[in-house]
Amino acid sequence: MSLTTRFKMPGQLPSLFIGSYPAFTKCPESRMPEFAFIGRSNVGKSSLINNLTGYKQLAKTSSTPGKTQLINLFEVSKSWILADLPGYGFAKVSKTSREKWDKMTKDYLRNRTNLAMVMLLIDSRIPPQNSDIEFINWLGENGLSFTIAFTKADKQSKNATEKLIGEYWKVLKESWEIFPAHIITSSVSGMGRDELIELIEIACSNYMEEE
Ligand SMILES: Nc1nc2c(ncn2[C@@H]2O[C@H](COP(=O)(O)OP(=O)(O)OP(=O)(O)O)[C@@H](O)[C@H]2O)c(=O)[nH]1
Ligand SMILES: [Mg+2]
Repeated sequence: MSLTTRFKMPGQLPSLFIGSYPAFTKCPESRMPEFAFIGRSNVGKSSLINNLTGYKQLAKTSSTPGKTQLINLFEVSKSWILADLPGYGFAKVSKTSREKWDKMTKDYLRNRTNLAMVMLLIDSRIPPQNSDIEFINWLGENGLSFTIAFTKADKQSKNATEKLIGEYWKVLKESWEIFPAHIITSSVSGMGRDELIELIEIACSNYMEEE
């Protein structure tokens, strides 16, 4: 049995802001396992980081898409790092900004040596989007370990979320043998938090073993 199923996780995991960086080459090197939060603009990346760590505004949230522009790093429990990345797929953003995003995040994901896992966030209320499907396939092609977090589950019924997951599967089974690992989350109700912490802890011990 893992630690998280035996102990109730404290409400707050001691966390600190490391800094914001415009490119992976500027990020400070670290040997702590790192978890990158990525997904379409406004999907709830910064909110999920706050819910996970138990802080109100560790990562800045906003109802205006495109709030996070840089790679923001946070150290948690002196043991692992969370990276809050800018969102993709925001229609009002220019082609140049989109290309910049693409290069910055993909360079980061391909080259960050302490990256332990990618958390790909998908809004549980929005039908499958090409940008998400393409990104999932890109992660697969690049052999990156990832988990899908379906977000904002508080906004609809469990059945509606399951239906959306089924719609994703219909598309993904063209390129995937099994549905990628996924969890259902809400930063409002805290749904999925324990599961997310457990996933992170397992990924941390795998990372330490490989080091
Ligand atoms: N009801 C509900 N609202 C949420 C949830 N998560 C985020 N939100 C809201 O969605 C909006 C966007 O949240 P952010 O966490 O800033 O989203 P983001 O993915 O970091 O956005 P960018 O940095 O712009 O890419 C905010 O208004 C949040 O309050 C959730 O689980 N439930
Ligand atoms: Mg954000």
